[in-house]
Amino acid sequence: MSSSASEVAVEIRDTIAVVRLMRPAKRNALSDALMAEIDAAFAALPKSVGCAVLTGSGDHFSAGLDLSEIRERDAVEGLHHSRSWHRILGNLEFGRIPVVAALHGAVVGGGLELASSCHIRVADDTAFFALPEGSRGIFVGGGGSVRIPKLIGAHRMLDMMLTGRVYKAAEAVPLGFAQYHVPAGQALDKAIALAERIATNAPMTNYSLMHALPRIAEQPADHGYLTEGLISAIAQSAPEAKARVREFLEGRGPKVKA
Ligand code: 1HE
Repeated sequence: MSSSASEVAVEIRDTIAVVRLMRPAKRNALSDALMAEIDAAFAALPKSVGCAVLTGSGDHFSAGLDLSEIRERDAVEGLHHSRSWHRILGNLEFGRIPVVAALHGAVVGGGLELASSCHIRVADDTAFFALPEGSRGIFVGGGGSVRIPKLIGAHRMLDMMLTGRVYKAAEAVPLGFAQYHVPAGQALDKAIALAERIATNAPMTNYSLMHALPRIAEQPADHGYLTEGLISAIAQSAPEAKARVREFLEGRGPKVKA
């Protein structure tokens, strides 16, 4: 079923939104229609939402690209299709608010590319990670060759695609697929708790982390230091930052707890 407004469900919970892929019969395979709906759902989130959670319905996060749509595409259409994923996942990565992915079951192919464009990944114990593109005779096309090596290293991605290697949830945090590993069935709750915490940050903090940090990390060091200095000065000058620092100095702000 490819009608709009039926394959993505959005639930607003005060300052956070839970965006859910609703194509369980096809293991949340990412059709063009579903990708367009994901894009539209994030674009339509109200300003009151400070962080989003992305999750999948059924037993899997996502089986990746909808392979039934690949058959008829020629090379030029393939190029534009890939570029459309770049645009949609770029909108997620460099959007207005951070996104926490709650991962379970298959996080494969384009599903891993989608998860990689989120800012935090929480994997439950059922999650597994694979890039079956290699065995299908195709290549990643949703930004995976840019984002996935940054998470796990090009050598591991190469192995996954050459050999069909599947990584299990227990390996997710040590290898870099995810920042959190939780028991089966708990990814969504953990992701929601993280999102609620992230939504309490000053908006400029979240903006700086999403937009400046990844770019600074790719700049030559001397450029990075300058960009860091500029962002840090802007962040400090915000009234909200001043108020938060004052609260701490007056003994009212939260302390860091071990
Ligand atoms: C699909 C897809 C799909 C399932 N496109 N229809 N991705 C892959 O190569 C992964 C392919 N999928 C799988 O390996 C398995 O489906 C899963 C491990 C994810 C789940 O297994 P299972 O046993 O729970 O489900 P299933 O019985 O395999 O699939 C249920 C239905 O979903 C079935 O359709 P049905 O009509 O027979 O019920 C499947 O055909 C359908 N289905 N996955 C289309 N991916 C931007 S470039 C990115 C490039 C890629 O992502 S390539 C990797 C694609």
